[in-house]
Amino acid sequence: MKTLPAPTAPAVGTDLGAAARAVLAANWRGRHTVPSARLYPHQWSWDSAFIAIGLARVDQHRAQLELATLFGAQWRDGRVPHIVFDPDTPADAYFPGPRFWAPNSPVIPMRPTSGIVQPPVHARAAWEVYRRAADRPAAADFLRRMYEPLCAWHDYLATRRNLGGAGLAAIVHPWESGMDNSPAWDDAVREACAGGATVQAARADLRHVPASQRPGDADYAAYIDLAGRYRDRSYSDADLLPDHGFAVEDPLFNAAFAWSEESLARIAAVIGANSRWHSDRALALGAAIADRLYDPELGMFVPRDLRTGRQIPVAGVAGLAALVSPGLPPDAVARTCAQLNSSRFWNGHRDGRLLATLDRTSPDFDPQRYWRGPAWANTTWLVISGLRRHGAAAAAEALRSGLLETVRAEGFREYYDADTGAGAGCHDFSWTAALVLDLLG
Ligand code: 9WN
Repeated sequence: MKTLPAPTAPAVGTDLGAAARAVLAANWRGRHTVPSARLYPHQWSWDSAFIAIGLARVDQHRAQLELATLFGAQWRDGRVPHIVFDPDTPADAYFPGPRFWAPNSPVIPMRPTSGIVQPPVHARAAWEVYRRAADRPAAADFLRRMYEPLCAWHDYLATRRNLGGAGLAAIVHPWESGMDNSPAWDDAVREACAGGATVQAARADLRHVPASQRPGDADYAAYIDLAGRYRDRSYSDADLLPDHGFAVEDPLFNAAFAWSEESLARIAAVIGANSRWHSDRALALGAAIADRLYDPELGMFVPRDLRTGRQIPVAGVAGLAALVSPGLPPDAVARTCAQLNSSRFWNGHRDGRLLATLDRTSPDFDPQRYWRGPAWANTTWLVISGLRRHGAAAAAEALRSGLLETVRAEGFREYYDADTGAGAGCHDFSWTAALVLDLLG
């Protein structure tokens, strides 16, 4: 049995870049990086994309390997699983582990994985790796190797996950949003919640992080119920509606998809493939996001529940992250950018630059609880990227300096109390370190 390493990263001190590199070195497992040594001791899909974006600044080879390892576990249908389990890590180190996702396999296969997905930031990450590369020929080779797997991944999303019929990719589990206990999922989660007591006994996360900073037992009961139902239909997406308990078009997920599709167009141009096809699909995705996920009353993007056919009117950071998408109409962009100056997303802390996950005026806002309020590095980084895309340089810079100041004071935490900036969740969290490296430039 492998002994898990203790966190070895030094205190942040003055050299933030060196401290960030040390976190990523401590979490490196030879071919991939774990998000956190104890809380998340395997490889996660969108984490690896963000990690590659940071590594691209300091170690091209590791950045390439991070993405190649993840895509080494890609399924034949094109899906990229949200967790690739490390066979050397004890089975009870994370719940739900490999036996939950593949209960019928007599032995755990060499590359055990989960069967759900996470936001498709990967093609953008591959493009960043190329863009920053010191060794351009090696990076172009890397793009040539990644191109077909990335196309297969996007084709899976555009076809099998096109549950709403408008070209957007549906997510079929709250974990697929990457923002597990967002209040936007509360109605579906309430319906799916089965038996909390059994789940509580199995939860490994509460050994590492205070319960007040994690999803509740009822949320976990719903996660297990929904994942079990999807697993029991062999992870098939055919005819999922109307019976599956969760089917949503999410703005962050689809904007990441559109942004990555645009990156595939650039990748195709570098390797001599047809880029037009990708740029057309990127723009079509942007148009569908505007058509189906823009809420003119709130003045920003929101998820759409495919079971009810209605938008879910929750103002969350996922609706701001939609700004990374190409092809959005200028008025929707302008109103979404303006949200940054509203009481929903602006407070007094450190000049108001800490970006909460949820509308601060919502009764569900909880500054410490996971995806119901705290500030996260990845959502902040996505919104910064979206603001830069639309020329809102000053707003982007305010978020960038606010996040960097917070990390300098608190370390590379998983998230930060949205009111006080106090670090929360686990320590030495990989994507916080990686995205700090990117933001330091
Ligand atoms: C379930 C690894 C992952 C992130 C997610 C975050 C959290 C897992 C969990 O950790 O989810 O996938 O066990 O809570 O919500 O975004 O990818 O860092």
